[in-house]
Amino acid sequence: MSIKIALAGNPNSGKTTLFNALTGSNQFVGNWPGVTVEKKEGKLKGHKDVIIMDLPGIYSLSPYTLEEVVARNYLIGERPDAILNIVDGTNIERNLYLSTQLLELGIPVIMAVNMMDLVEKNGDKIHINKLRQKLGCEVIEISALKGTGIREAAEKAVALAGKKNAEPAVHKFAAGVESTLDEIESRLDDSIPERQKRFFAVKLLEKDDKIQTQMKSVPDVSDVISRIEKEMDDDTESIITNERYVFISSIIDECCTKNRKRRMTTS
Ligand code: BGO
Repeated sequence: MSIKIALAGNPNSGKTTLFNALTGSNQFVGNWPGVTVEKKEGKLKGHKDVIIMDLPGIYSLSPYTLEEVVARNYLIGERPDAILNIVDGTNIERNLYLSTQLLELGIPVIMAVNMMDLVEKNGDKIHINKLRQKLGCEVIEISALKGTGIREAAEKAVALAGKKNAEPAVHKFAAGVESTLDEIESRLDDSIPERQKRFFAVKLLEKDDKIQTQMKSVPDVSDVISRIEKEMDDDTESIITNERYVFISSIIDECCTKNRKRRMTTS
């Protein structure tokens, strides 16, 4: 049986460059079923049993664009063995928004921080070990353009794929949000595997209607939603978005150092 690794990232993060470098001419191009969104897959060079599935470039796993729906239906429905999340290191704050969602899927994730040639040229620093700790996943620095680190990233993804199940997400939201998620999770039945419960609980809390098509039975959580919206005086979609940004800014504070000279000249 072949191993499937999904390549996920924002548009312009270097996904195409990395995909081409990893697969060479071993590519098959088509469309995702029923939509005119390009589907590309290829065999990882040197591994005839490893398929790299190139997902559409997306900023989020929300249901607002066709690309987002295609990507998340694949991740939930097909469950690749691992996700290789490519992140633009020069734009890490924005890129991490998607990463925080990928880490909730219960699929092993390896993060490849790309454009490291530019990060270094700019004199900026990304503290990879700290990033690893904060995210609870493997992180590798790469330059897809120059080809540095990409072999290591691919080999790590293959090794992680063998593990099948991801460690639970390390990051926790604010206590009130966590207890609400626990309550929603307890209402999900056994048709949803334990490791995917957090993802579905977050989506139900966000009132994401499209997720219901991916579920065999959908619990009523309207009472929980009204309660937290009242308590926090905000709608649940904004509450979750805000929680993600709080987490991301703590990552940026602890893991990234901007070149002071450049910061002074550009601000
Ligand atoms: C152009 N380092 C550097 N410096 N650039 C990179 C790296 C890297 O590690 N990885 C990718 N790029 P895509 P998506 C371009 O096309 O793979 C560059 O959307 C240009 N084109 O070369 O397309 C890559 O698939 C003219 O840049 O990303 C590409 O995720 C001038 O990042 C861009 C300058 O990569 C996006 C750049 C006509």
